[in-house]
Amino acid sequence: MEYQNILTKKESGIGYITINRPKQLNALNKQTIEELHSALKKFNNDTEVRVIILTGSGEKAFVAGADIKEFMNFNSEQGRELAAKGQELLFDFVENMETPVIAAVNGFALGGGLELALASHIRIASENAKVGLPEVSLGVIPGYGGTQRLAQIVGKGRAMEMILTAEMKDAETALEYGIFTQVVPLENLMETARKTASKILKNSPKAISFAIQAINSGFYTKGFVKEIELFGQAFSTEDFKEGTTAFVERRKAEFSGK
Ligand code: DAK
Repeated sequence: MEYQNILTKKESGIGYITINRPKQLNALNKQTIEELHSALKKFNNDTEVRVIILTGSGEKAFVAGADIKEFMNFNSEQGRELAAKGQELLFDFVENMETPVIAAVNGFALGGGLELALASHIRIASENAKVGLPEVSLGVIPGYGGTQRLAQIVGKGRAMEMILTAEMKDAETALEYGIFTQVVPLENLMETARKTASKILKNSPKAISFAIQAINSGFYTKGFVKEIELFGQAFSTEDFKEGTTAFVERRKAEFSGK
């Protein structure tokens, strides 16, 4: 598969994937999700690749969310279907890979972007990183596992606060919350991710894949299915139309609650 929206390379046991739509702050459209699935699958099956580092291009964003301009015209059925498909192709796929994925978060990680980082096995960030799940400000809910994985990582109270206020947290707060395990200056981000990768490279690939499965097995919940169902319902509301239209028109949304 020829990639248009991502860059890949392989070096010293590490597979690098860079999401490369800097003009759209690396927002995830359908094609990017498919390309990421293909590249991740390829690295997962490549015995020479023992760790993957995932990052965004440019100095501003890891991923600023799902591509709002693409999903704003979806109806409820398409919303539910695409949420389920997206989870299968990317978010659940990453979480359950045998090869560990380090998200090197180099700026905004919002909505689907934070959900992608949360599905990764390790998150390291630059000092300019900002994280949030702003979906309710668009009239929708996180639909790629965010309601479940954020709560698993930061606890229910902090997840409720972050999701219901739709506000962003800076890198330092995200470090305190346990979303990131390290925060470093932007110029040191990739080197820091490589150092963590090199520690993993010393260990047994088979044992690592068993460890990932064992850790994940304690976190499967029915909540993921409920999230997809409610996400689909949100697509048929007037609030969803208003929230996404307001974003595109660069104005404040006026929600009716319908
Ligand atoms: N989608 C599309 N374009 C985006 C984008 C996004 N998420 N984020 C930014 N851009 C575009 C902007 O529209 C702008 O494009 P032009 O106007 O230049 O053409 C360009 O990137 C630069 O953005 P700004 O001009 O806004 O840059 P600022 O520095 O002023 O602001 C920002 C940066 C990150 C604070 C701001 O761009 C922003 O608030 N972005 C949106 C954040 C957000 O709400 N993300 C979406 C969260 S909801 C689905 C499943 C899951 C989801 C959806 C569907 N299905 C299964 C259907 C998940 C939804 C989400 O992720």
